[in-house]
Amino acid sequence: MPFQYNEFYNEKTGLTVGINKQLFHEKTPFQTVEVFETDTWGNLMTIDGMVMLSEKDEFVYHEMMSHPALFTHPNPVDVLIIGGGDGGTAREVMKHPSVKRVDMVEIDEAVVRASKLHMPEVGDFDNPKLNVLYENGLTFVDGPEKEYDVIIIDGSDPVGPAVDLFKKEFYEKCHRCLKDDGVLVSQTESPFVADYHKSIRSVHKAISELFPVAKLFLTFIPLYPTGMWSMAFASKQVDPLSDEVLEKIVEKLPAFESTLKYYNKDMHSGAFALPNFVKEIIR
Ligand code: SPD
Repeated sequence: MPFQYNEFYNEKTGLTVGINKQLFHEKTPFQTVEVFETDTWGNLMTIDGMVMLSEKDEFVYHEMMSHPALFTHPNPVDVLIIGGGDGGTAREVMKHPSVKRVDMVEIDEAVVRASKLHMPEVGDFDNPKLNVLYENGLTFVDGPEKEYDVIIIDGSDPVGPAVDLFKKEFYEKCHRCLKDDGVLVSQTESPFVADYHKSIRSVHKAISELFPVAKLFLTFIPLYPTGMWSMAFASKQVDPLSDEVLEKIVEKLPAFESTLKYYNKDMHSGAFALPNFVKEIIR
């Protein structure tokens, strides 16, 4: 029977989506993973009652989590994704011909299974460049030193164990795992939700102390709380707004631009323009 999914981000204020039926429900050792068939957004995955992606708007998040970082790095070959079990970020990363290896460290195999079963267009799981590792991303970064060109933190919201993905200790470890020209991106929630300001500030402060280039950029995702979403960006050398990056986009993007629905050269530059109230959060 049709019903409504609600995700409240402040008291009785939140997001409502019409649901035709539930397709997947599993309480795993880590979280509750669910997939619903919606009346508007295709299939929708939630974790612990928070939207992770829908089939119809996932392209915005996954393109913006990937391409600004991949185009900023001069020659991305080895990429680490922490989380991202639905496969959408890896799919975008592997569009870059220079990329040879993507290690996707997902703690919960149920997320991968649910995505393969009910969102088959999202992941590119048969791509031989992709290694799926079922491990805790927080401890995985204790290991490899200076091994990756790009790290993308496609984690969950700062609730429960994912809180640690927003702390300086974690970014210190990521910094150590990045080569000397490494680039990092991390999802940092909505600037319109006051409860998340602490997390945005914490990540921005951490990367500002660790990397010479530390920025925040914005994108618009209809099914995330308030629709406005922030992402933290850090780089050991290259500035994402430098001429060399913009020239690289002009040169290399045409090879796969027809597969993209959101990212282009103008979105790359425009995403780093911040409204005053967002600048204030990270000041
Ligand atoms: N509230 C949404 C937080 C975003 C978390 N990551 C989504 C995973 C999509 N690959």
